[in-house]
Amino acid sequence: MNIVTADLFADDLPLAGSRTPLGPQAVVLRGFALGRVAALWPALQQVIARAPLRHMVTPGGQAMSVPLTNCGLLGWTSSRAGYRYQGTDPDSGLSWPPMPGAFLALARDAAAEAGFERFEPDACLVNRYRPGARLTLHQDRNERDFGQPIVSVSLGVPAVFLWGGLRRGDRAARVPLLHGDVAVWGGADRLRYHGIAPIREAAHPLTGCERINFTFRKAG
Ligand code: MD6
Ligand code: FE
Repeated sequence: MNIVTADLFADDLPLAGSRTPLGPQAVVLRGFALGRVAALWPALQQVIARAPLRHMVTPGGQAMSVPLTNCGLLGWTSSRAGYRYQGTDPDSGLSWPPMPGAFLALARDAAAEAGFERFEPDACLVNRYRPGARLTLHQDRNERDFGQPIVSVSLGVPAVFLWGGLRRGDRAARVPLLHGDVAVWGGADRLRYHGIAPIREAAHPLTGCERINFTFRKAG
């Protein structure tokens, strides 16, 4: 890494390489994606060019504050009819863009590092957070096999991950997620409630005021 690059990303480095345990089968791998950003970023632009980020509507009829898109065989969608995975983009009718090789490799490697070997994600949800955007506490339960973990990659400005228990009312820990961090949860922790606190104004050299999240799952 040259001195300019080192300086640009110095804010992201203090924890890099460490692990923050969240539960018996949940961990944040600090900085795990940092060395891969140069491959992830242009691949992300290609995905967004073909399947633009858009604000979906919740089953309750509200626009989500976080616009999303997908790549891979299946994509997570929300509408008045509910949450579901589907093989086509509801806006265009086209199949979702294929999952870039750099995405798939990162998801597999992070899952293995967290103890989940042979993870084969077929869905990658991409979320874009701007200041004030948030995700309320929820469980991920639209997938077929809860034996498969979830891998969640953070890029850009910091977020506070709300990490709850197995019941909605359980107290949620507040865990910072920084550029390059990868959270993995599965097994006994697969159905833990989680969310993202409202994003604060900040600046990042790669993303400006934004946080980008990729969430990988084996959905089908
Ligand atoms: C995140 N996203 O954006 C975590 N779950 O950091 C999620 O947990 C999530 O964006 C289910 C459906 C959509 C999501
Ligand atoms: Fe989730």
